[in-house]
Amino acid sequence: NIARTALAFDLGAGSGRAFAGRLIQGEGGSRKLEVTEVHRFPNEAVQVGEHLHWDILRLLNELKKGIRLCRQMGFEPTTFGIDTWGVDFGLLDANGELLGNPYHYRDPHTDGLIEEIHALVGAEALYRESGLQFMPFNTVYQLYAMVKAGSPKLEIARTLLLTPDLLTYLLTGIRSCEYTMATTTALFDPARREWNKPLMERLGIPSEMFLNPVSPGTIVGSLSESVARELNAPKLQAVAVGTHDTESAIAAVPAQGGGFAYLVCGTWSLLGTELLEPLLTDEARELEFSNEGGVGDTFQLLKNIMGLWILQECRREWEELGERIGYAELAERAERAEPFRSLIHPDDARFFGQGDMLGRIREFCEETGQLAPREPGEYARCILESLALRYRQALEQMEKLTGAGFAGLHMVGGGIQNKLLCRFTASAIARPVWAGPVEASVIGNMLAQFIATGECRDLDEARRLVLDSFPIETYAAEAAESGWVEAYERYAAYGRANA
Ligand code: LRH
Repeated sequence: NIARTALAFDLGAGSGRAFAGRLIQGEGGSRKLEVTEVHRFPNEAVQVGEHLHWDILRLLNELKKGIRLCRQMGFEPTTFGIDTWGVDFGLLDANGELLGNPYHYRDPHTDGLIEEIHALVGAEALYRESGLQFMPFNTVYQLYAMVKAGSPKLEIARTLLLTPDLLTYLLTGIRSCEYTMATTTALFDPARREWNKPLMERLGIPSEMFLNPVSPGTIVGSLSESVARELNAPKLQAVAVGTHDTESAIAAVPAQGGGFAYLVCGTWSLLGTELLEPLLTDEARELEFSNEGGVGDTFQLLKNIMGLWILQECRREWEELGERIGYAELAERAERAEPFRSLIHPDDARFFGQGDMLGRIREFCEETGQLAPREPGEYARCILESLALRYRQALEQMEKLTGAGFAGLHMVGGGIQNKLLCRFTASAIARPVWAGPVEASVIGNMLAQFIATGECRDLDEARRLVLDSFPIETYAAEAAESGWVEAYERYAAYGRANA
């Protein structure tokens, strides 16, 4: 008994997916969500001269293909939602046409701008007014890079659309701004809940380009006439979901009430906890935590951790060297490698950029007087152990900041398919890890669609549906003598002072 079908697009930095989600009505009022993958495609960054871009039109085509495939497979969605990585955007001119190719957040044009903007407006003020940890890719630095480059695009731009809003616009012709993405820009003031126009003016960023945000769970509108005709899908409506992928994933954490800790695990690792108000203290700034707007009027106090990006880049390099190693094989080799031989600080700035990851890891080990990894299993072990230790550090910092004690950690997202990482994490934090669901962003995306059309009353009820629909795997910590405590002490000495 299918109550309703939703279509979710979840675009990550490496790949995009489309899933159909069917809400099944069972007996005695019970309900379940069933999700089916209908399309999957790579998302490859394109280097153009000095700049790194997204191939936005290719992504638009893949979304259209997703709508077609979904219907061909017999699903009849009435709404769709798009979530993507944070911070990036496109600009529209007065005729509503896209101005150029959106920049990729790893484009180096923001190098050095954190310091420059801090000198202008003050790090303390910027944190109080944005609630975000200072990351070079935050939209504020990207726009300032364009201001500094004298970009003519800024002169003729009339509307700024963040990536999910841009894709929704290309499908519907409707310009909108979804709130959770807006809070990743550092140009949105979370305490006052409005755009920070004075900051934009000080930095020379045109403030008229920004639209008023709408909450996740808002219906945006129908496909444009031309797209509806092209796809023969006249009834499909766009919903502004938690369009920031991280926020969609958090909406799907199978916990009830507040006070839990989570880790969204993918290219990035986002470790956090849910609050009702932003925490904008000096301590939160110094420990480098962000306050991002979440689904259901929440604030997510979280730390961006470099994540599986480091391993993904290593794999890319091995492949270039002619050695293609699957994640399963890599995990096996890592398992056989010697424990704690080499440890890195995953958030060391050198690991952010693309390329030469193996060399950078070796360099870090040499600088800290450790033996460097020699083969893929050792590299993988080094990265996974270091991430797990970083998670412990962030979890403890979060306890210090909030005064909460966390009984364990919910892990969600594609990264939990790496069972070794889940196991290591449980051991590093000496607490249980509850892993699942894998498709958290997709599921959270659908939940906001169900909230928009009234099948779910609120976030709590939506999370109940996740609990009732998807299995959760528990990982227990290894025995105390397994070496994690000593490893943590060693690791902590390599990291930056507090963050
Ligand atoms: C994860 C993510 C993260 C952002 C980064 C740019 O996909 O959205 O939350 O900070 O990408």
